[in-house]
Amino acid sequence: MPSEPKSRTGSSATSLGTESPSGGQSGDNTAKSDGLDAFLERWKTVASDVEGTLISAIDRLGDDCPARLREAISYSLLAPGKRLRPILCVFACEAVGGDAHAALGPAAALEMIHCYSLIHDDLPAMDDDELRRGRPTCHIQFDEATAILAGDALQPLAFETILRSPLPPQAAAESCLALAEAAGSEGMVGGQMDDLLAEKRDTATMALDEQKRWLDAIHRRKTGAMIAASVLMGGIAGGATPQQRTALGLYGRAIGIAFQIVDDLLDVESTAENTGKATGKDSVRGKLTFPTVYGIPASREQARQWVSQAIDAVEPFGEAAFPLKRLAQYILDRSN
Ligand code: GRG
Repeated sequence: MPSEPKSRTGSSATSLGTESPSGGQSGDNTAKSDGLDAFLERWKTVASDVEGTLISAIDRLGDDCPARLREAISYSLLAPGKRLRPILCVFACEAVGGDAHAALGPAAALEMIHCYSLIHDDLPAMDDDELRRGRPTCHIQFDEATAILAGDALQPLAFETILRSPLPPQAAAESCLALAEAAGSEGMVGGQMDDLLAEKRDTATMALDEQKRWLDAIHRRKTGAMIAASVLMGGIAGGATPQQRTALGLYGRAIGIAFQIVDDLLDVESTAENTGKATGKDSVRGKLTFPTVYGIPASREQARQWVSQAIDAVEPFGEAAFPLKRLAQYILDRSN
C-alpha cells in the first residue's frame, strides 16, 4: 500500500485537490480528505484483489515446482509492494468503462514481471542490494541461484496468468504482446542494459545534451515502458476504443517519466526506512539521474509538469478518470 502522500494539496499540479471522487468541485477540506480517503480505500481493495490473483497463480504451481522455488517466488511476489502497476491497469480498465475483474489477470501479470525485475536488479551482478520492500532481498534470504530462478520463473508465469484469465482471446493476445514489448529488449531490459553501460562510462565528461538524451532513453524504457504498458493493458481489458488508447498512451508515458523523476528525488531526499530500499546509492554508483543532470528544483518542476500533462490527457474520460488523476497526483506526492 502507498503511504499517505506528503501533502494533500501542497504541490498539486492542477485543481485535483479540490475535486471530490464524483468530480464535483469543492473548496471544503472535508471533501478533499473524503476524496483521498476513498481513493486510498479503493487502492487497498484493488491491491487485495490482485494479491488474491497472485496467490491463486502460486497455488496452481504443481508438485513439479520445487518447494524452494515456490517459497522464493511467494517471498518476493507477496512482499508488501505498492502494487502501482496493477492498480494503474485496473483504474485504466474502469476509466474506459470496463469491469475491474477483467483486468485482474493482466494486473497480476504486470506485478510478476515487475517483481522479477526487482529480484534480478538486486543481484550482486546488478545493483547488489540487500533490502527490498523493507525485507532482505531474495538472494540474501535464499541464495543467488534461487533468486535468478525465481525471477526466471515469474516471466512465463506472467504470460500464463493472462492466458488463463477470462479475457477474450483477442484481448489476451494483445495484452501479452503489450507486456512482451514493454518488458523486453526494446523496453525494460534494454533500458536496464543501457543504465548499466552508462555506469561504466565517465558520464561527467559527457556534454549536458548527451546526458539528457541518455537519461531520457534509459528511463523511457527501464521504468516508463512497464508503467505505460500497465495503463494500455487496462485499456485493452476494458475494451478501449483507438481514441481512448491514444489518451491512455499519453497518460501512461507522462506518469512513467514523472514516476522515475520522483524515484530519483526520493533516492536523494528520503531514507531507507521510508522507501523500504537502500537510498543514496545513485550518486555513489555515478548513475545518471534527474537530480544530477537537472538539479533538484528543476527535476521537481519537471515531474509536476508531466503529472499535469497526464491529468490533461485523461480529461476526455470525465468523472471515470478521477482515480487515474488521483494516481498521477499521488505519484508526484509519494514518499515511498
Ligand atoms: C533486471 C531486467 C531488469 C530490469 C530492472 C525495474 C528495474 C529494471 C530496476 C529497479 C531499480 C529501480 C529502483 C528503478 C527505479 C524505479 C522503480 C522500478 C522502482 C521500484 O518500483 P516501485 O516503487 O516498487 O513501484 P514496489 O516495491 O512498491 O513495487
